[in-house]
Amino acid sequence: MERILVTGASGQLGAVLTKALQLKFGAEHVIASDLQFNKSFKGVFETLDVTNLEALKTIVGTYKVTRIYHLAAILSAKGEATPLKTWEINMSTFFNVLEVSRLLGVERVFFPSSIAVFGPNVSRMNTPQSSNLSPLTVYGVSKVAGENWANYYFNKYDLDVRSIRYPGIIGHQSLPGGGTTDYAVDIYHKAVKGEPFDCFLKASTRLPMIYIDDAVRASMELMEAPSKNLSVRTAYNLAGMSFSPEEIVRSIKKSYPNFEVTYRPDFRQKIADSWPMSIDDSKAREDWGWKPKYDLDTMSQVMIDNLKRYYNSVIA
Ligand code: AKB
Repeated sequence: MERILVTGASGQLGAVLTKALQLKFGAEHVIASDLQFNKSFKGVFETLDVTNLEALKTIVGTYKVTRIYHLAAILSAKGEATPLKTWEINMSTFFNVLEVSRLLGVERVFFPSSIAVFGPNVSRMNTPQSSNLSPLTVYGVSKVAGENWANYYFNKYDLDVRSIRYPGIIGHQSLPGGGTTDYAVDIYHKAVKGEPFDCFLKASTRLPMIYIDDAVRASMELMEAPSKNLSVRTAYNLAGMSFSPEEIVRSIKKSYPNFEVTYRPDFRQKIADSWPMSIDDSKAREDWGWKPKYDLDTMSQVMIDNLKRYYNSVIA
């Protein structure tokens, strides 16, 4: 039976992925870890700073971990405030995961890459899997390097590392922190609370996005796929949907016709303008059968229903 370690388990994706892994493999087979314990968490939890190689080694050895989902990272917008620290943290944690996995025989490693690997010199519509990768953010630079190191460990040490270039992830369960795509989560909270929203991107800025259930399912499906089917050992392009702020506002207005939005682009506009508008994920579809389930309107309905329930329970 698998024993699965999740780093960054209290983060936006980590919290939801950990629950899905607990459901599939049994709560006792999933070890959630993060810098701090989240009081509402149920299951096996280890406080872990992944920059600490020895601490990671101890946990992997003690639990005889067979798979690692390494989600701990600093994202695109936050990373720009401290570029060298972002590089240091994103890379040292990944090196620690790669080395411990190689030395202690972890069977599979999942490493999240991102649409942030792309830069302004790619075709921004339906961006191909094999594109020139010249990112503008240090987060993107660390993801490009991470993809290449994943490929290196696979070829040199036969370490089974798998990766996805996530679009912006949207979910109701937890808040993202420090990304350029975060507006698309915050906007639902404001709409449901009946408050106006101030958007930090221009109304027409189209970006690839994905609903969190699709993102979690993609990560788990990639990790279950037979190794022989995988032709990409850097990271797979993955698409869910693509939309701009004005399109998400139109979708939200179907439920909240009086929702008010103003646009005040800040430094994140330049980052968003350097990213694709849509993604060609045909390799993921061919190699491991990827198919998203949610489009903008189905996602809006689920987000609004769940956030309504959440805010009603907070008030009650
Ligand atoms: C970000 O905006 O930094 C992330 C990402 C696209 O990787 N959501």
